[in-house]
Amino acid sequence: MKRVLPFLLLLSSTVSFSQSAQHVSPAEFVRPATLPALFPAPVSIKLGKGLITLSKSVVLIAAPGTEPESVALIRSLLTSAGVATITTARQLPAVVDRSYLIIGQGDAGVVRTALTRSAAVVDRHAEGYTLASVALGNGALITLAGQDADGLHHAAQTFRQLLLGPGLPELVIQDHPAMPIRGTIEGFYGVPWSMASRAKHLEFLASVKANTYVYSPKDDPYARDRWREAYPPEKLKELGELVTIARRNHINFVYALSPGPSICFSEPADFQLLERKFAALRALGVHSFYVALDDIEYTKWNCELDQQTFGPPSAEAAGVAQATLLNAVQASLAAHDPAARPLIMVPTEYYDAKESVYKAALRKNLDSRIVLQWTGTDVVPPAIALADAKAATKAFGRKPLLWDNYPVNDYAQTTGRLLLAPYARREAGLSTELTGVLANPMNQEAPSRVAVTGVAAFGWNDQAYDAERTLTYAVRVLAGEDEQTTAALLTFLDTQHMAPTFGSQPWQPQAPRLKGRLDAVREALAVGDTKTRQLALEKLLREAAEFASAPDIIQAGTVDPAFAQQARPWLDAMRLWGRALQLSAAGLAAANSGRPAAARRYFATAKQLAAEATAIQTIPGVTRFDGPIKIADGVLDHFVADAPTLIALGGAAENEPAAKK
Ligand code: 14T
Repeated sequence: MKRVLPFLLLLSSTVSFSQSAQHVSPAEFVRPATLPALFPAPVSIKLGKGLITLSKSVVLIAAPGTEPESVALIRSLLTSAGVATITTARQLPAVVDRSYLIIGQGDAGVVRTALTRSAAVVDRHAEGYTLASVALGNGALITLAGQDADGLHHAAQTFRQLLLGPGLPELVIQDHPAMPIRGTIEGFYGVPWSMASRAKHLEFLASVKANTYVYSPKDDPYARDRWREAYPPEKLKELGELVTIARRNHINFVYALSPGPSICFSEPADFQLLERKFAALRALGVHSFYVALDDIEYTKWNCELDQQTFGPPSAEAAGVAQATLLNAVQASLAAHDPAARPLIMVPTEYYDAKESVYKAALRKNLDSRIVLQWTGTDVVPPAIALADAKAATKAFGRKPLLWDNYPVNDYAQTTGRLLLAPYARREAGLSTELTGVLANPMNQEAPSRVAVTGVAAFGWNDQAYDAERTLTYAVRVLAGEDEQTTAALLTFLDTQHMAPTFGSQPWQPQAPRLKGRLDAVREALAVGDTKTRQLALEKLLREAAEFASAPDIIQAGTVDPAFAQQARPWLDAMRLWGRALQLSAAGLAAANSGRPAAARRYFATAKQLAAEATAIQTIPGVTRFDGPIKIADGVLDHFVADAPTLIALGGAAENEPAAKK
């Protein structure tokens, strides 16, 4: 080592990996700055040459008007990164002799000066930011410049990811979202999320640069069946706490009502009740409202007055009646709150882009400010193409806000499943035809973050979105950055890869990784010589051991406890399936080395464990459809069932059926 180092130092100075020698610790000479992996992918990253080591004492310059919450967040990031003292200043010094962190909005003088000294300019798009880091003299300038307060918040999220990396490179990041609305709609049937889950979810959303959370649980009675009634005070107080957490995290909290099943569209009293319900939420600090008209019938009215006002029930009359109500709501929102965001709605025909009299009625009558949601070519579509969104834009007369029914698991085909495949098959370029994207998540909040990280990353930068890499990032975060735990989680995720549709064909296959491995074993047994078979089985034994140990690793500690808790029955079933796989592998190894009696014993135990695993059920009442937990179904169960037939078990053994006769 001693002899290699001078050589590397020499090499680095001649090829000039870094020119800011003073500021780059000598140990880092062997490691050039590398392009950081950031999720969502920024619009542009220009990598400089050097690596910056934060000094133990950092000077923080917050431009006047910077939100105290942003300052607090950035301070906490520095502290977690090992900065011992943070002093503050108002101006940049003439000579930079330590790390200076300048934060604020791009129009502030000190921020502009810092960017200029970093050869950067502020991103001018809404929610945009520039993050620049340069080594200067004996110190460094790191600038987080938001186009607006949201932009600065996003810059802080990027900074957090950079600090997790192996060293902060000199770089300039220019960044802004492709879609203005990104986040989740808690819009599933079944037990709603707890307030604690929601609070964590809001913080998670901010970490992936999402900006919207819609409160629309189908099973909040006060939001649907009993929409006319006021919330009990305790419930309202809880919602208020959520609104505060959302604001602190720069997440727009949207409150949705689903009056469709019972509303009389032309009844002034109903309109006033709706206004009153929204007013109660406005008093908590909500500026954004939503009316959901999904999963209702438009072939009948709920009152005689609608018949008189809009004529006999029809799809077209429903469109006119809905538009009339929603336009009045939009006007009321704007009148009551100068900071009101446009009303959002989901129509009754939300699940395709085909022209219809209903859609035409909305297109012609609905206030152009109102944002409309759409789920694609189906309630749960197999893919979403740019052409589909273009057709929807044409049919509805506005760019839709995608309601993506992934990873929601409230329909029959999802019974016993978590949906943990990457967010995929959404065409790059959709940002030109969509106002945004909201995922309808699972009943399990923490596991939902795997897919939602993808949704947020796609909404931020659909052109650069990489489904697999984003999933790995999401898993690494859930694993608390621990490598072994990340691997265990990835093994688990593969067992929940199947993404069903409402039809019989899934849009993502089950357990592709395990299937590949087990297929390779079948292949080796079918065509390989003794040695090849043995090697394949040894590999299988190792993989089975890894599979069987994954649940314990996931439950052991570094994983977010909410994940382990919400996935508990799946982890329990996986542990049993893992043992069944280990015993199947042991059985095959025994059979391959001419020990048929041992093989039979292993296979019999494997069968028992598989039966036990199959019997494990979802937690009663938690998910909408309770039923048996599925683990790599169609792959793992088939292999365990087939294993005793893959190698002929010639010769008599204790438990031969023949021996019983
Ligand atoms: F409004 C929508 F965009 C929407 O998707 N509505 C519901 C939603 O709440 C639910 O979580 C989702 C997945 O099950 O699908 C919609 O609900 C349905 C739709 C159907 F066609 C439930 C059953 C159906 F048959």
